Amino acid sequence: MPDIQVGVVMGSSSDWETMQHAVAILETFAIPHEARVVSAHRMPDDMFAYAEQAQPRGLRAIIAGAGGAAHLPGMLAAKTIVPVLGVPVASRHLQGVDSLHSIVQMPKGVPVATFAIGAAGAANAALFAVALLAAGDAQLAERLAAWRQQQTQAARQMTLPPVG
Ligand code: RP5
Repeated sequence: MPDIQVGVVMGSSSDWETMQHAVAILETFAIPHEARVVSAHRMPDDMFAYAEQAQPRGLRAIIAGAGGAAHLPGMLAAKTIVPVLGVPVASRHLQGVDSLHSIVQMPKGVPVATFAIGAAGAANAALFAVALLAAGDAQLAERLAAWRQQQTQAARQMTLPPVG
């Protein structure tokens, strides 16, 4: 088993619908990864242990998704220098604007790279993690460039329906 390079964590199993889009991208690029629930307010000791072990375990990035108060990405970042990529999960009452503000408004000194609310943010966080890894892996960089090229071709082939 190759060493895990990217950890995908989330505050609840209810976040999986969103966060599975990050895992799908990591699977596409065959990045060794793990996905688990690590709730900041329901499992604070587990959260700190996860963050403390991230660097010694060799994790290169942590993708953390949470909704509402969404303190998971920031608290992980407070306990590790491994880059934390935050994904705001859409909440029931405020549609994830609360999650976005919670994650993006880290005070100076402890950064969390913050992505869009929902599935697009989860996928982009994983693509960003792939790009981080590709900086030191020429073969992965080629695969990422090819993936982007495929996306370009798909966009070029888009057609529009008639008016009306
Ligand atoms: C947060 O509370 C989770 O990240 C989730 O987005 C939200 C709701 O959690 P559940 O009540 O669905 O478990 O901690």
